[in-house]
Amino acid sequence: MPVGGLLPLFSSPAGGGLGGGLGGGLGGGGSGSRKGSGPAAFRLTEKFVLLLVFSAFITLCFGAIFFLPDSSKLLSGVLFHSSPALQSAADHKPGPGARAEDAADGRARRGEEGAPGDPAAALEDNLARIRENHERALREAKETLQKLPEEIQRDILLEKEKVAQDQLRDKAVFRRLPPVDFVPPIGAVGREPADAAIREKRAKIKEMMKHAWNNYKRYAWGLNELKPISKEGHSSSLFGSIKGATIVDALDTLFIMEMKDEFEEAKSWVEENLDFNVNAEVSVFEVNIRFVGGLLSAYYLSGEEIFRKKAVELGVKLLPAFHTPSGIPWALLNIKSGIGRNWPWASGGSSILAEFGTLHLEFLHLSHLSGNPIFAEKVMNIRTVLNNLEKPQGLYPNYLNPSSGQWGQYHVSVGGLGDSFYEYLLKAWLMSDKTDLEAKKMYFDAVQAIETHLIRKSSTGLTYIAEWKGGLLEHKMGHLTCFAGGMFALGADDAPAGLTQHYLQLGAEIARTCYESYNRTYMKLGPEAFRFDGGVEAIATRQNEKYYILRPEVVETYMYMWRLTHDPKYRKWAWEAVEALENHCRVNGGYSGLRDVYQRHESYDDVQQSFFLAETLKYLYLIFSDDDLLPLEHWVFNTEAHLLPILSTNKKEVEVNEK
Ligand code: DMJ
Repeated sequence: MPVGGLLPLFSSPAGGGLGGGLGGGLGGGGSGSRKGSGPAAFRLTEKFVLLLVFSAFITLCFGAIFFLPDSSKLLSGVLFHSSPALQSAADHKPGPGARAEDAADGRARRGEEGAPGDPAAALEDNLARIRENHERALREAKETLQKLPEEIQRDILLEKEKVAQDQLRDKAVFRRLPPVDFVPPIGAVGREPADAAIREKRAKIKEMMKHAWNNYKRYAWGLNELKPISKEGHSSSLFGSIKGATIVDALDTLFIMEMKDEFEEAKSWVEENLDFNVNAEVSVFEVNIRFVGGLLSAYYLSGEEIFRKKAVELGVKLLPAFHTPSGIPWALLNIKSGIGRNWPWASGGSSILAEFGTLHLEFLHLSHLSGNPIFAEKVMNIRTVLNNLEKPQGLYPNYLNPSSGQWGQYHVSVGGLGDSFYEYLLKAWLMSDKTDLEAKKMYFDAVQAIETHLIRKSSTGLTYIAEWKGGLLEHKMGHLTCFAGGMFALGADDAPAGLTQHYLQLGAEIARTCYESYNRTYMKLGPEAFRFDGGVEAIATRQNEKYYILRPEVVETYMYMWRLTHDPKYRKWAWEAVEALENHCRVNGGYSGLRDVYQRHESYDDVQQSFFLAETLKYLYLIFSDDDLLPLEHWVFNTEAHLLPILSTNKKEVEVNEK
């Protein structure tokens, strides 16, 4: 794995590896001004030498580790004359991290159909391969070491230039957007609920939105988020120096709550201040779901051209993220230089499933609104790469290396790192007006594998979704995973024959478990993760999993369950969440997350997350609204609860004509 992670630093055609890997440390602050200057050039060379030596060393270790098990078995076979025929079949099974060709190679080396091969020859074969790897690594290191600092600098500049040229080409395409017919939104504003008690609850949630918005406006206007205790702005590195995350995330909530003045002031801010021409390294996923999603949603609700223009402009800025050998995008992108890289902590330089798998809906709409297929092509290629890969037990690992196009570690999760990939498969099917049969198949195949390998019941009957680590289960469920209850229920109607009730039931069971995770705390708000081992059920046992950051996933599931079943318990549970938010998260300066939901006294994290306005309050408001507000037959919610209309086809007309 480390080889895959390091060698691309020196060979990525997109330059993302080299520039991205070093850009932060070397290029940041104007690498141009350092060009040719003695000390800067020396530092550059020194860093390269260190990286090269390190990479050669890792390559050697990798070679040794990779072949050791086979070698040692063969060695013991030679020394102790044991017959391979006496070894158990399990000894020959490739580990979960082994690739298909490794297994095949292993079989070949052992001889066909398990017949004993020549152990001495196989050992020699292995040693030769280790030698060969070693020599190749040394050769590569030597070649690079022989380069002068100026040559290395020139390589960097060439890579940068290539990315810049690609960007220019992309920009040229969008100098003028084609006119589109704005389709008036269906159910963008609903009726007042007939029941006075429900009306009152809905009004209360609107008042919460006002409190969150007014404080953001007062203390952090134009910045990304609010610190409600310190009463100042909060910026997260996820958006680099792009500003206004709360404004863009809140736009559609303001619209559907009919907060017209606030919507207008948000729109003016976007017109005058939302600027993507900044030198910023951003998270492609976060910027896509919050900014692109928020702008698209605001456009589809209001028809204001500025939102379409800004969404497409930002979409263009994100395109260089796809300049990787496989077309699987980088996680991080400098939207000025177009240089990308992956999170340093991600397995073997991998991109993350939940990140590159959560671009599909927005990118299809970008193509729709720009008249240019490039966005759709990029995300359809992601799907092609995924479809060409073997899936371990039908599951999708969380890590995929964009250079090799192969899986990284075999970790599978329906929570963090995996979650919204599954959500987007289902929603791609729904958003296509149920024409994208490939998405439907991928979704139901994945869900079936998840049910078999990850979903379990506790001893008292709580259904939960565990995490899978190379075949071993960790009996823990994240707050993030709680969205899955709503997803299972939303997909139930289109489930394979006879399974509709089953998936509705599964959705209800997950909703119940997540409710319990809230109800078993002092604050009646759920922890970040809860466990089903060591004698506990739906309770966080580790201090670093006891926090609540105003997340929406549990009320999101209540919203879908309410819409699809009208079981009153979902409104009851949602109201309990409202009360808990008011009792424990509301402060003078807005709403704050909590460090420990099991404590009697609040310890605030001092952040009002932008998704509290985009998602948590929107889902709560919808639970206490009639179903004619944003009907599910016409809209899908992106993973940040932004609204995207179903791209209707003339499929139905075709069906009618065919009859
Ligand atoms: C949101 O930004 C999105 O819902 C995302 O998919 C995951 N988590 C946060 C909120 O918890």
